[in-house]
Amino acid sequence: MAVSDKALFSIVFLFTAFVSSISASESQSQINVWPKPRTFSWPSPQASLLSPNFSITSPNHQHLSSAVARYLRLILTEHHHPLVTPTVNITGPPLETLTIIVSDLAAPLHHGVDESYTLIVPRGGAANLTAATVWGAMRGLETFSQIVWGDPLRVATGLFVWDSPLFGHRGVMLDTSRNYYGVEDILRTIGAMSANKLNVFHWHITDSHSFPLLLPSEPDLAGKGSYGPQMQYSPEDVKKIVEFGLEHGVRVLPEIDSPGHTGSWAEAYPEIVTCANMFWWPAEAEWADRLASEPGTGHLNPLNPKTYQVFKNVIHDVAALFPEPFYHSGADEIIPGCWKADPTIQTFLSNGGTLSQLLEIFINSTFPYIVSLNRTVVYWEDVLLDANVKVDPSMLPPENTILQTWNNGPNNTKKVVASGYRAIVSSSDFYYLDCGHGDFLGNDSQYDQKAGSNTENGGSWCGPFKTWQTIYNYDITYGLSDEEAKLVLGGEVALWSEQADPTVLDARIWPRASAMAEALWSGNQDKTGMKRYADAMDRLNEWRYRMVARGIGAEPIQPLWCIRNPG
Ligand code: CP6
Repeated sequence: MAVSDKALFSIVFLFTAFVSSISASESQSQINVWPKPRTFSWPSPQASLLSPNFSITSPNHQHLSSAVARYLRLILTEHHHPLVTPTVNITGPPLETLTIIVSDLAAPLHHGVDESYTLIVPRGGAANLTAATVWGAMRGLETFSQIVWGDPLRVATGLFVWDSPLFGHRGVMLDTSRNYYGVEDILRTIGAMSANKLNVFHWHITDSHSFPLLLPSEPDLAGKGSYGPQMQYSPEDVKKIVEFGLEHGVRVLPEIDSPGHTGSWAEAYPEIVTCANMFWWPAEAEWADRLASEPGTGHLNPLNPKTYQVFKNVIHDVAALFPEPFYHSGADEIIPGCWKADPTIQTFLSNGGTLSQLLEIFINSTFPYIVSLNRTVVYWEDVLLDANVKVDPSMLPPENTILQTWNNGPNNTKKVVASGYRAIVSSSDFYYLDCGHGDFLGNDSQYDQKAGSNTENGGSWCGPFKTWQTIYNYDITYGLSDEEAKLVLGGEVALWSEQADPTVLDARIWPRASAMAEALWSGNQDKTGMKRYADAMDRLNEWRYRMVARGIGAEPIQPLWCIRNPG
């Protein structure tokens, strides 16, 4: 279709969308796209058959072309059967082509890249997908794949979608240290993320329990600190994961947690880690000393020059392996008793030094190096907000620093952005996925009496299981001014793996991460400002079946009975 026709076509559609939003706002619910697009108009639901020769044409681009091939295969083979079949007339000739137009082929997959797209499927004729970047085109391809269904294949026609995310950072964090996940598990997770229009895989690669990342400059860290040769990620594995991310529009953001959570480093370098061989916290240890099922969490010793030699080799290699401009350096959960277990630190403290000064020494000796590698450094909020051990904010310039919040619901996000920092929100009361249904509920005294230490219990203290509704309803900019809200880059759900491994991976993440995906893409409210989770229930249930059909073991949120007995 000529450009002028297309423009006219868009205007007509925008107009009918406007009219239908007054008269028949329900009509669009007959076809489910998850996450719900910002603007989706299908004013009089109709469909065409999808031609058996259906093809997608796109500009030539290393990653987009691979996405196009993948989506074409998916679209032609999926034959999704909606739980509630759209009642539509099949009209017009079969749809033969989808043409993709991208204005800027060079835009890299970085935070804030334009992910908007416009999808127009006219009644009869050819469909068009227009996007500013290849990453927006990938989002549009996903939407297109979800408006095709049935056998023979049908495609919704007379449809106009304009779409763009509310938040640029929409992530899933996976901890691969407490338990190991194979490369295939990670790839499957990244694939599922892109189906949900999530765009950041935050890879919490190392922690106290194991160091699975094989680094050329420091091979002993994984050689001795991993669970074994079969439980390591080689440089080739990482390249495969990063490349797979690019083909799916998903950034791979590495985290090497430090200076805390480094017990596993002690297998190779016992001299740079404090308290790593303390396998049991004494009974009188403070509650805060028993975190994450890990007596012996291990902390890098900021006073040992060898610490920085190893650290810099690690960062150098990680920066070479991961092109992502954000680098996550952890800095969560400094446990006073762990540093205090070391004699050199005891001397430092008895000469008037403080634990916060120790952390400042560590940050001052590492942060500038990470920045020199052209990275923006992400830390957990603790580095500035911890009650006992924190650094002076002047050491962390907001231009180069992002803080990931996890405590105190919206309050800590407010503190972070009010101080001028950008925030990534992972409030544990809403976005932590790690609790199984049988977890201890987190009453301290009851815990102490019945379960003994964290280690005996074998699990982390993690509070109640978060339902998809809890996640869907959370407003990550709650209580912020408009100016403050601009500093919230987005959010991440987090899967800590003390009690998770590949056997439960898919069901722990999906479809709950889908709930966040929609809230951060197009919001959790309807046009009148009402929370729309009642409407989301049936759509999420439907989307969950579609994910299962695509090979993702998402857990059920409804019995089948509800489909046969709607409302
Ligand atoms: N490991 C690391 C963890 C946790 C954090 N960091 C954690 C803390 C509390 C809960 C769940 C997980 N297991 N490295 C906190 C950022 Cl409830």
